[in-house]
Amino acid sequence: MTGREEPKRLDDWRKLAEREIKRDADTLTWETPEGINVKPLYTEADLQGLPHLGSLPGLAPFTRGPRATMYAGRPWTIRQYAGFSTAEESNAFYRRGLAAGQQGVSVAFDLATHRGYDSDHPRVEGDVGKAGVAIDSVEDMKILFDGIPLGEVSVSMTMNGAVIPVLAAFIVAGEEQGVSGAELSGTIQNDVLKEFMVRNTYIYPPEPSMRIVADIIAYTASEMPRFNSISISGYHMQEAGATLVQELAFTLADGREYVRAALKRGLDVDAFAGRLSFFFAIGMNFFMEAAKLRAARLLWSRIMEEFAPKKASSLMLRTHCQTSGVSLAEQDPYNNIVRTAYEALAAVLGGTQSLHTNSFDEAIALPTDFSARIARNTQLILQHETGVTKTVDPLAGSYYVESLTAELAEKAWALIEDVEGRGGMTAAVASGYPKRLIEEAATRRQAAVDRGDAVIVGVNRHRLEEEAPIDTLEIDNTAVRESQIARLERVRRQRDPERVAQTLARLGEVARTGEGNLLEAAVEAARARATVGEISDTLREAFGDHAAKADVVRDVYGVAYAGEPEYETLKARVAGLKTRPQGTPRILVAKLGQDGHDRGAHVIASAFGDLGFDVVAGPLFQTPDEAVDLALAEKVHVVGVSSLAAGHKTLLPQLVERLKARGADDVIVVCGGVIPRRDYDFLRAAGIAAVFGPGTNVLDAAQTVLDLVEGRRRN
Ligand code: 2CP
Repeated sequence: MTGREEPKRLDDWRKLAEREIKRDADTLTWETPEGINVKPLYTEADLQGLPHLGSLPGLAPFTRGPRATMYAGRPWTIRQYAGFSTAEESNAFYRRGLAAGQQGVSVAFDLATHRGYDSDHPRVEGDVGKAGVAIDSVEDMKILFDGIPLGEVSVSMTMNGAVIPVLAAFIVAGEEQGVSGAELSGTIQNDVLKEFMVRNTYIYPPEPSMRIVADIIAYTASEMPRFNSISISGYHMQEAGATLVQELAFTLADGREYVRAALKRGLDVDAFAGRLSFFFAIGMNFFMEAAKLRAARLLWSRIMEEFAPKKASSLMLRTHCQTSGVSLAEQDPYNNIVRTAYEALAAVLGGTQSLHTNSFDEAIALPTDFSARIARNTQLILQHETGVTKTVDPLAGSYYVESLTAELAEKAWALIEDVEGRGGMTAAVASGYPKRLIEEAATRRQAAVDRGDAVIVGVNRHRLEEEAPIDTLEIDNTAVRESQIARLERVRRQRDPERVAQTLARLGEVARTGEGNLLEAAVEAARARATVGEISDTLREAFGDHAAKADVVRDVYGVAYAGEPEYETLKARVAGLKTRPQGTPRILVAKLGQDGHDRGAHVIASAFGDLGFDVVAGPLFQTPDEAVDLALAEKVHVVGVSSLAAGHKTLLPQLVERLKARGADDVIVVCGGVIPRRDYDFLRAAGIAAVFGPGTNVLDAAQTVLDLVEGRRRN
């Protein structure tokens, strides 16, 4: 078919289509959350005038991939993100994974480490060794990589808040393994802007945090040429509910900001741009995800042109991808294997450089050896059995995918320019603008799932009558904490205290004066065996702590439901309580411990607010005592704790106890989040009135809470 004949032939197609479906063919158009109208048919006419067509892989603007031969020359890196418990246990897990076909290491640190606390700090009692491995000093880091040759295996470390002490400890662990900084290969996440937006493992305020990023870029550019200085991440934005356009735009706008920060520090663009790397989520919108990676490369090269680099590699976007955690369900969990496989294929068709595939039990707990094997084999099967590696960018030329690539690029560019108009990403983040857009999208998505407009098999369609339990991994964090504390004490006993004090004093001076490089000074402190907590505290003294304000979006969930009988009945019930003795039900939505995942908490706060509850959105990182203080000051009827980082068994019983001790045992405590079913009885016995696992319909949760408040349901 030629372009000229097309209008008439298209007319014929439309008539035929409408005879088939007995309605207007336009009703088949799907408006995605990105605001893209996906048509039922794309033709050659859709390619007309698309500006990005005709490029080749390995050549700017790299739409078709950063390497000329892509996977035909070398497949992507199978890089599974893992870490839990102690350094010994995580090390054994990595070694088993590498022996079984994994190609790179990716370290998950526990939340205590992320937030710069040593394992013996009272604020992190529920967090040590839970959502990742506990690292307190170089000694832990050496154990973590024992028997893993750091000159050969590339290591990615997801670290942002405590990035200075952790990277310093890694460098020293390498040195003591006989591998110099120049030989180390890998990646540090070091992307703080998205922490302020969605991930929340920041420590210091934005300005010194940006200095940390720039100092790391400067240090690695001169001392660690094989090391990727940053992993500019959209992953957590999509996990928090961002549309793909938002994920794309905000990530690239963050990247632009980091380039500016490095240039401001006096670096030459070509000295560091080739070692900037990216990280995206890959969700279930299959073709759009593949197109997103193509659009990302196209737009990044456009952004980098502004800085007039001389090397082509400075224009090149290289990325890691991870299949979407939020797309996985607790219900009928083996479905997650299928979801992950499709997402992995989309990442590969989009041209990722490195990939993590989630384990099917990810919505419930940390992976077991069994679930980790399936996740790893999902990639090995793609690489060895499907033939997808044989041809570069196989979707190129597809009417649909090329159209999507162009449309995503256009929409993301408009948002990037919008951010630019607001003074760039640092200013936009400070104003809360991107966070608000993402939260609105998240709340809209939740309403679509709750209403059944967005289908999730096994959750809101084809749900099993009865779920068979699966084996999940449980960490005894008391044991981990005790063993970490023992090692910390040994480190403190055996080191030279004077050298520690001197190196920390020097670090503090570099931080306060702005003269010198923070990472360089921290490497000296790490060599002297200063701990992660001590190095972080030294920087805290100079920079201060950042505290985010909890804002809650309104009128998004309710708008999606307006007029629906179930929603209106609930709303009327809440309104009816206003005139009754206890008045409007008041709920504190609380986050305990160092768990910064706040999407669920915000969606609940927003939806409950629209239903008419008085909602108090608690700050992040509270201890149980602090949450009780707030609950009593605000005179709430209910405390709803959102827990996504496995601290629930330690922190929730403490909360109930402290309420009792303060004579407030009439306050109802409920919880929701990533809570395995096997813990439900434990929590109920500890006084938790209701547990809402993953996939809970928000209206069902509201109804239960209301029943509890009205005394229709007993604790
Ligand atoms: C690649 N190479 C090739 C070819 N392809 N050589 C010849 N022919 C080819 N076709 C070369 C590259 O140039 C490179 O060498 C080497 O092979 C490795 O390839 P790569 O593409 O650089 O892969 P990589 O080493 O795996 O690096 C990928 C990334 C890196 C994306 C650049 O930043 C990375 O590994 N990121 C991972 C981030 C991560 O794991 N994050 C975890 C997030 P040279 O290096 O010599 O050029 S965990 C998320 C959780 C959810 C969280 O954040 O909370």
